[in-house]
Amino acid sequence: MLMRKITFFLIAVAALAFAAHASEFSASSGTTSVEPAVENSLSGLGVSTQDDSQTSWPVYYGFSEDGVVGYNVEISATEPNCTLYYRVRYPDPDGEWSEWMKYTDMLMFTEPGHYRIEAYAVAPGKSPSQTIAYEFVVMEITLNPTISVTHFEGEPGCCVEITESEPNSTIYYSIKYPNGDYSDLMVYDGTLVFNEPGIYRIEAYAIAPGKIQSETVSYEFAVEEQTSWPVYYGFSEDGVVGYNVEISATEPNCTLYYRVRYPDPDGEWSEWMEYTDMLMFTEIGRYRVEAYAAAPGKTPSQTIAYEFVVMPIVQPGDVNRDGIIGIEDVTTLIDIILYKSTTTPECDVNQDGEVTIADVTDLIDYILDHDHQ
Ligand SMILES: [Ca+2]
Ligand SMILES: [Ca+2]
Repeated sequence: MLMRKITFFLIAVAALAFAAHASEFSASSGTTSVEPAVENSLSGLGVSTQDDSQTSWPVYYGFSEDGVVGYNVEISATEPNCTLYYRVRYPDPDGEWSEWMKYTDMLMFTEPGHYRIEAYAVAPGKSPSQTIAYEFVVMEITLNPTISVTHFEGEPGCCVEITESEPNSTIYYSIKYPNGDYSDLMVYDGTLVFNEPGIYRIEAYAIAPGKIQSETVSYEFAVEEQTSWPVYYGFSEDGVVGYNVEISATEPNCTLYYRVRYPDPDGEWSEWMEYTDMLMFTEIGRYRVEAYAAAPGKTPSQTIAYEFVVMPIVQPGDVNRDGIIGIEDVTTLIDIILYKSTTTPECDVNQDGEVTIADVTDLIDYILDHDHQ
């Protein structure tokens, strides 16, 4: 009886040892779990001695490959000249045992699920070995996450979003920076923003509960340098109603774009146009110009605004603004002064900053002087 107990113990240890070996392997690959199993024939009345007339039991070696859905099982005899037989219980929904088959080569399982294999060995002239069981799980792979990059309009930098492939999956990512350094592996927790110019690469994978990690997906993108903004030069010419605007780039090879908001009553923005030559504005009013520069391989500059006013030319004394200085201006000016109406720059004939009766006399003097000529 003591002998029998020892034998049973050895069988159990052997079976566990095989499984432990496989577990160790799977732990390093991080993809598969393996459960040891000892066949029922060892229990109860079925416990038997391993004697010279019985073939030694076979051993298992199971392994998975990184990033591959599947599990491979090798069955080996532990004495020469054996024939090995095995059967497989496939996972649900089939869940059925296969027929007993002769083992010739490594078994490969790719359908996700929990499997059980049983095998025994037969050596010539001996009784079959005990049947040894082996269980393992082929795990499903998590679907790949998706990396998307959005460039900011008119600004350097971009947003990177990583979208989970399936519910509750956790996304891990790392960043390769323009200088070649890698970040630590991080758990993705929302949009990433990159501003410094250079070439980046994001690598990411996902793990959903109860599944093996997805493949690693990567995305390379460039954060471009930004073009320097343009500058304005605006001027008017003496005696001319109008205003001229020149826009200049501050770095070579730029293309300049601009638009104009015309004064009221239009007050509308023009389309964006390519700037080629000096702009001239003659309609009276307040204008706003916006412009930006774009150099090849860079993001466009910031948009810079410029405002100016096209003023009417004031001819002191031409109170009614008909282009002539005459007696009508005198009567209009007198009315304005008498009725304290709103004055205009033309009313201040002597240019002393006030509109008084002195402007009327100066205006009359001016007319009389010029009538003589
Ligand atoms: Ca006039
Ligand atoms: Ca005056």
